[in-house]
Amino acid sequence: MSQRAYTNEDGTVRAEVLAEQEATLAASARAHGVDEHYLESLLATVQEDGYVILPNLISKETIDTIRSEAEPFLQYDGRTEFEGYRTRRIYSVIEKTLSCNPIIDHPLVMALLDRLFMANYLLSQLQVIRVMPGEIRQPLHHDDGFYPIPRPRKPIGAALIWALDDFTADNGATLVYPKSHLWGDVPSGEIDVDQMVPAVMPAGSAVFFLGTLWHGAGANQTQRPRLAATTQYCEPWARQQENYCLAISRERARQCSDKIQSLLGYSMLFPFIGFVDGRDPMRLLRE
Ligand SMILES: O=C(O)CCC(=O)C(=O)O
Repeated sequence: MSQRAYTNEDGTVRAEVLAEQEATLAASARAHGVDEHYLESLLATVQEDGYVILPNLISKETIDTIRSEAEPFLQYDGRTEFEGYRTRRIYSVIEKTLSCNPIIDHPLVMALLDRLFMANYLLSQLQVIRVMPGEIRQPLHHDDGFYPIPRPRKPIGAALIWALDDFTADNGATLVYPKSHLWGDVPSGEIDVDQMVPAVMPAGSAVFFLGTLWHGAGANQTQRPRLAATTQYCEPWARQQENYCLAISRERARQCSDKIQSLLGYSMLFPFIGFVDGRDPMRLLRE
């Protein structure tokens, strides 16, 4: 659509265009079975605060399956301060277990991401994270900080931390800094940690936040480990943190839903990003 057709003479967006956009967005919410007004209220909170807590998204059965299938891989402490010397992480999760798949393409998450990013956005990271007793607070960061583009700016991605144990103020609940997604470039040493808020929530819930929001895992001052999973997504023109087309075998990718295949990278930002032999890479899984 040309600029002229898009706007009125005075530069405001034409009413028909706005109506068309609204209809498309409502259709996206409906396609995921999500109440449109609920979705709007979540998005308003995310735009305002940079994050929102999504209560009770997954069942106890799903949590139990993740916990038992993740267990054999949660053997090693982190190698860096960022990973956490008393934190255990699983990378390349899909290659090891499909138990986290229900959180990757959860309908509410897809509905939120549909509104924030371009079509065929990607999964950038999936990890299971166990913060062990005695772990100190993780260095603060924002998840799209490794893209060298100055702030303030639109987020290049968004993330969820899924509580697989109850998250409490003293067991390592993720700390978030409300409204920090609006900041310009700030050295992490200048951040006032006392202003951070623990994402306290029952197991099965998740905190959803923009890639520009400052956060980090809290210290675990209890005697029990804190289990979580994180799903992180990025724009379809940005490089994923995990190189999924190498990390996950095609055989394994074929066992995932169409949506997860697309999120892994078997998809394109039309017309020129992500193609294989000039065509949609999804063909590789269908051959
Ligand atoms: O485990 C958490 O609560 C946060 C983890 C995190 O932000 C990360 O590792 O990037």
